[in-house]
Amino acid sequence: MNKIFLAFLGMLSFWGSVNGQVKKPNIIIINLDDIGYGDVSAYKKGTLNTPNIDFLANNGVRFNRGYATSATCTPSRYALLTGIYPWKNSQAKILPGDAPLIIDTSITTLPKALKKANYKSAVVGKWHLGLGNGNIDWNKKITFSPSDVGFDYSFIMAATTDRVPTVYIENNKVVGLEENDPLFVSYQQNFENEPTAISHPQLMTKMRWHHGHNQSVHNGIPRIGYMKGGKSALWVDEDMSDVFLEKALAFIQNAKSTQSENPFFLYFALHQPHVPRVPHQRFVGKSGMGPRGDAILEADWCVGELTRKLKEWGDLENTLILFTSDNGPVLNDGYFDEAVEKLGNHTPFADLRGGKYSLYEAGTRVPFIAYWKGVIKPSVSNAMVCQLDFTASLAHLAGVSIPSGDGENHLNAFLGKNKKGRRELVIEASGRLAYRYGNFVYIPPSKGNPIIETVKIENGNAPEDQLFDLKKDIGQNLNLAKKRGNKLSFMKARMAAFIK
Ligand code: NG6
Ligand code: CA
Repeated sequence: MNKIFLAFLGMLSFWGSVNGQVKKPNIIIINLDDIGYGDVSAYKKGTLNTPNIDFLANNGVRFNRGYATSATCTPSRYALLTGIYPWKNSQAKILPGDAPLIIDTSITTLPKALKKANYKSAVVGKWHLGLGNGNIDWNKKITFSPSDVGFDYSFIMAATTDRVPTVYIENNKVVGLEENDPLFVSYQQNFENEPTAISHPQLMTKMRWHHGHNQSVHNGIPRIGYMKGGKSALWVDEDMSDVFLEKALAFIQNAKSTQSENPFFLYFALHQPHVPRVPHQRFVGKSGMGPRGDAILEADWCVGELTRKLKEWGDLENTLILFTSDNGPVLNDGYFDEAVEKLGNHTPFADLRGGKYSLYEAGTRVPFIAYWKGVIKPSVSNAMVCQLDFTASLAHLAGVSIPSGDGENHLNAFLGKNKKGRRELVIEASGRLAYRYGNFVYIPPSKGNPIIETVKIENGNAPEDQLFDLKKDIGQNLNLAKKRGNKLSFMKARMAAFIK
């Protein structure tokens, strides 16, 4: 038998064969918002229990060195969907809810790459990559939306749960708007006679602001930004998880029934446990850790429901599920929600230094799991992997070629077939960069306060070079910059060459 035929046979067994045809696997990326490495019990660090995420972790590959490119949402998600480093795009910073789309519509994004292999794609959940082209009218059809970057279907929130507008957007339209009550949004100034958390604190019946978050109030919760009208369209925070799950499942069912011969790609961007943490009543009080823990239990339930449905529909064997988080954890992120007070012995940060917003490891080292029944063997991997590589790796899986970006094809590492992963990676936090190479990380000197006082997280700032050997010192306690002069020079030179 010749080599080509053998390779073909390999592909057949790899993808499974349906009616003699090669069917590529469905792909689901579950991306949580601010969940920590220590929040997932499969990592055996904290005390919270996440049985459904654990199921994926314990029956798939659980990565100990899985990274988001950035310690905040917008840049991290930009990299995940484009395969391009976010620090190459000056707009890839935490966006307000009315920001324009920051993804160049000519880029071969992940959904566009998969479309070349006939995948039907959807994004359900948090977007936070901008919409429109600068002056968005929420009452009209929205141009420059997920459909312009390759998604066939979208059901999203524009930015975050703590930013206006607090509405869902399905494809190009705000859901549930009534003509006689149009929706207006501003991040510059309030609308005449509209209450805010400052002028009408009594409106904060569910949650109060700790820092920021004191502008428009909706559903008893103060938000960032001003909003007026659109009352019939405003979401109910407590129902959000059920709404997103329902839309995600409906998309899958629809994709299966209308084009069963083609696979689907679902980017399921859950909103938990980002602030404000407002889980459904079913989960309130269940973690004993207050709203943050309860919101994680709600997200875990969602993951369980999705897995259960895929099993029921006979799709677990032909679906690759990737689970991760857009950035590391934070406790008090701007609301009084007892995240600190009720934490007990739990640790979202595990043994890592820093947190969300930080260049230290807890900013970008996140839970990272790959599950594919029957194809991936359960294992734990120390390969350095990053969401930046999803586009290149999944394009490879789908058998399509795409223009080269910053992402690398690490499909074999994702599937647990090898433990090689990346050699180097640039990570980002609030526009500052650090350089990972092998077991080491180099953080260049940077002025400013080393602690973000409001959230009580060390951001990685220090007046001197910082160099850590993460294999020996995962907690980044011992700065080796002075002791390991040669290594430091090597890291500085490589980083400079890399980011020039
Ligand atoms: C910050 C918000 C924080 C959160 C973050 C974005 C304040 C004081 N803090 O500016 O609460 O919304 O932006 O988080 O407003 S992310 O996960 O979407 O990047
Ligand atoms: Ca986030």
